[in-house]
Formats: sequence, structure tokens, C-alpha cells
Amino acid sequence: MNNPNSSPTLTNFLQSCKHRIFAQLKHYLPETNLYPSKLYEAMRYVVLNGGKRIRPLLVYATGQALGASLESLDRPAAAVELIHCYSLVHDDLPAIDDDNLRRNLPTCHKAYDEATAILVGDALQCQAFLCLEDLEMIHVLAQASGCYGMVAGQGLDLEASEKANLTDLKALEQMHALKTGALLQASIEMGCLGAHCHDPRIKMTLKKFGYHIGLAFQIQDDILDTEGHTDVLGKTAGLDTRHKKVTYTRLLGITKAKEQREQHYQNAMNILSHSGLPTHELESLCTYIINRNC
Ligand code: GRG
Repeated sequence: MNNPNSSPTLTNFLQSCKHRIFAQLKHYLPETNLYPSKLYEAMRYVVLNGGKRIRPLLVYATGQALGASLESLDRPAAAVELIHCYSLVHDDLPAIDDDNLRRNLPTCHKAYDEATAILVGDALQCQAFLCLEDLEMIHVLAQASGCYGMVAGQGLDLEASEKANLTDLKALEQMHALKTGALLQASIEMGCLGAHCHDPRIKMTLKKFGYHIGLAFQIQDDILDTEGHTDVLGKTAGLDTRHKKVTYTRLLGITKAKEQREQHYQNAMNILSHSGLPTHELESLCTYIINRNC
């Protein structure tokens, strides 16, 4: 495990993909010299200020393992990040998590206002689909982000908070597999599509990998909410506890949560090592995901 005060480093390939995605995202966002300029400025504020870019990196690293060109991965990489950014803006709203800080800056509704933040989320979601030309990618992203994926996970979370009925690990996993896992899995699937990989064995292998790395990501998120600090996280630490959310750390305790994270990480790494693919970049990304400090 890395020093908790320093974030683990990405490989040069992943670092350069981070620069690449920034340029792509800029390209797909409206300029602020056009009207409605406040909306466009807020969209750029949300998307272009920080973030680890884990979902686009998963697109690039998966596509790279399957021999795709970076150009063929640019559109899906931008699309998954735009969906992710929209979900963060809506998640931070007073009606959902009511948070003030995101990526070390005031949340969109604080920096602008609530109505603008709602519009920003709506507009980013549409921009995501405008990035895509491939019908199969559009289908994968809609399935993963809408009412059968991320939004369904958020719905389960809301219902569980209202009824306080989320009490077992299976139900918690199911909620996170949708709320967080579906978009991470879609990023991997879109990397496959960008590489024109239709081999069912490889697709199934990477799907299983996505399931485990998605849960490892979420458990680390819960651990950081418990053990992290607001100034390092760039978002409010301890918010899940304050909202009495059922998390891995609350359900299992910190030690068992860390064991679960390790288990899912090992499963993900084993799947990669038996895949027969050149997965160095994906492995590096996995290690970053579970060791990250923000
Ligand atoms: C329409 C109200 C409405 C909601 C849309 C809000 C929502 C659906 C879904 C919530 C999905 C969500 C925000 C899940 C949390 C996932 C998560 C752990 C986000 C943090 O991701 P990081 O760590 O963030 O990758 P950065 O800032 O690095 O990109």
C-alpha cells in the first residue's frame, strides 16, 4: 500500500491519456462567447476542473490492450466522462447529497445556482451522446447510465435511505454494481467496441474484470469517506456517515471492508493475468484505483 498522503502514480501512457481526454472534452463543450453563456461557462467549470478521469482511462487502457488506436477511443472516452460529470452535478444537489465541495471547488449549484446545475447535468448528458457515432456504443452507454444502470442504482440508494432496509452485503453490492459499477463496466465495454473486438470470450473476461474493479473502486470510496480528509479528497469527508448511508465500512467495519477491497482487486488482477492480453496499463490503473487517496 502506498503512503496514504501521496497518490500513486499512473504510467506515462495513462498520464498522456489524461492530457488527451482534457483536449477531447474541451472540444465537445460549447464556447462561452455564445449564449446562454452562463450555462456554457458552468458546463466548462464542471468538466474542465480536475477529476481523476478513471472512466476515460479505462476506455483507453482497455482499447490499448486490444490493439485499438487512441483516435478510435477518443469519442467513447469523452462520452463516459461527460456522463460521469453530469451524475456528479446532480448527485451534489440539495435534493440528493447536498454537498458544497467537489474536486476541491464549490459544487456547481454553489458556484452558480441550483437551476443552472440541473440544466448543466441535463446538457452534459446530451453532449455525451452527441460524442458518439457508433450505435452499439450509444446503446451500451444508455443502458449503463439510465434506469437500468446508474440511475437505477441511485434509485435503490434513495429507497434504501427512506426505508432504512439495506442491511446485507448482497443488497449493497447490487446497489453499487449499478450506481458506480455500471458506468465503469460500460467504459471497458466501449474500449472493446472501439477496438472492434467482438470475441465473446474476451468480452466476458473483461466484463467480469469490470465487475470486480467496480466494487474495489466503490469500497475504496467508502474507506476514503471514513478515513480521508476533505482537503485531500477535494470533497466533503464523512458525508456518508452524516447522511447515515449504508456503506461497506458501516456494514462490515473498516478491517473487513479493506479485506473485501483486496479480494476484489486480486480477482480483477487474476482475471487480467489469465486473459492472455497485454494488460500492463489496465493493471496499473487497477492498482491506482485501490491505492488512490482522493
Ligand atoms: C438525475 C438526480 C439524478 C441523478 C442522476 C446522481 C445519479 C443519477 C447517480 C449517482 C451516481 C454517482 C454520483 C455515483 C457516485 C460515484 C462516485 C464514487 C463518484 C466519484 O467518482 P470519482 O472518484 O470522481 O471517479 P472524480 O472527481 O475523480 O471524477
